[in-house]
Amino acid sequence: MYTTEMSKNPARPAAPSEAPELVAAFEARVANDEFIEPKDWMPEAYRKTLVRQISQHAHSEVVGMLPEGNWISRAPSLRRKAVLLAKVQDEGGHGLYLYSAAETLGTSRDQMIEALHTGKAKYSTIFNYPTLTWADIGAIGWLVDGAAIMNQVPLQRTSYGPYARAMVRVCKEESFHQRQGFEITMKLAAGTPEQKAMAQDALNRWWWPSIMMFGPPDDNSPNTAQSVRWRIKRETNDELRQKFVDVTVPQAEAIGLTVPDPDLKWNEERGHYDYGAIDWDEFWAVVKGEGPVAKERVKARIDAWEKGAWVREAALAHAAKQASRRQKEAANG
Ligand code: FAQ
Repeated sequence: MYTTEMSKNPARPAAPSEAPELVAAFEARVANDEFIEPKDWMPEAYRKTLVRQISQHAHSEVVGMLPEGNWISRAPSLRRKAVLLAKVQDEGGHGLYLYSAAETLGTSRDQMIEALHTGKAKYSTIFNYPTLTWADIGAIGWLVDGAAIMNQVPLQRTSYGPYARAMVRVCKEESFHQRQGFEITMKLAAGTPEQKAMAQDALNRWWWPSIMMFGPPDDNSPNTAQSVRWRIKRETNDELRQKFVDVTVPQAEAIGLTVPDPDLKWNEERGHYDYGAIDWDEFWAVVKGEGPVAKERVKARIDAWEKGAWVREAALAHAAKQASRRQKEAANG
């Protein structure tokens, strides 16, 4: 259902043998910063890595609608409600561009959704944490979208054309999301003592999960070296994490909030902030689905898929009716 022509026919011609001259030509194009396009020859391992990363990215966008969607009905004003509604809708759109980009690699939407629902595919750990107060909506926009932009700006130059082009629009929208989150947090931080405490509490809970979003440290990241060589990833997990910390700490200071890391310190020599040890045991536990609301998130996606079956069926029936009408009209001259 809802597949591209290519993905309807997963039996692509047998993978061409990876002749050294094909591999060399592919690598030369990548080194020359040319985009690889869907019909171009590519090594199977490159295709597989892209499907993995792009589909997981798509799942993150769609699962990422849930923590904020939970607050649409409780936003504190009509303006906040309208903005949040638009933001959550944008995330759904990002998921759709990304699923489409992954489909150009020969995988179907159904296969990707099935992988999400059966736990075979991952989505970002960050969405397995609950949104307890309105201040969490500020923290998500400011920190989570902030981290997402830091990761996605370099992906506009990723070597696979459809992924890079999807990222251009995604980044524009994410930067609006980041600002709306920062604005919510800034207003709360300048509000009553209770409001400021809410903002601080949200920062305390979202800081560490946000810096975990960039993935494991480089020396424990099995995919980074090859992905950087193929220019799928343009920067490593630790490089992006450092950039995020460097940009975000002064923002927290500017609005009078404290980053919950006693080891955080500007390092004059490095020209960067040093930060404390990340709890990687927590990260891997959340990756494995042990996050506080992981089961709830996957269940919500499965329920939405099942309850939406009639919409997909109706859309297909409508498309079939239109096609048969067009055929009849063509036959009648
Ligand atoms: N969560 O070898 P690496 C957003 C897995 S979008 C879960 O370093 P890689 C928008 C990783 O998959 C957020 N799993 O892997 C929004 C791998 O397992 P696998 C999503 C993680 O791929 C905002 C294993 O650990 N963004 O937030 C995570 O080279 C607000 C080893 O790791 C993207 O997906 C994690 N955090 O680097 C929406 C960006 N980190 O697959 C709503 C594109 C790592 O081998 C509201 N993706 N793992 O079984 C990437 O840049 C990369 O895939 C990384 C991971 C950096 C996420």
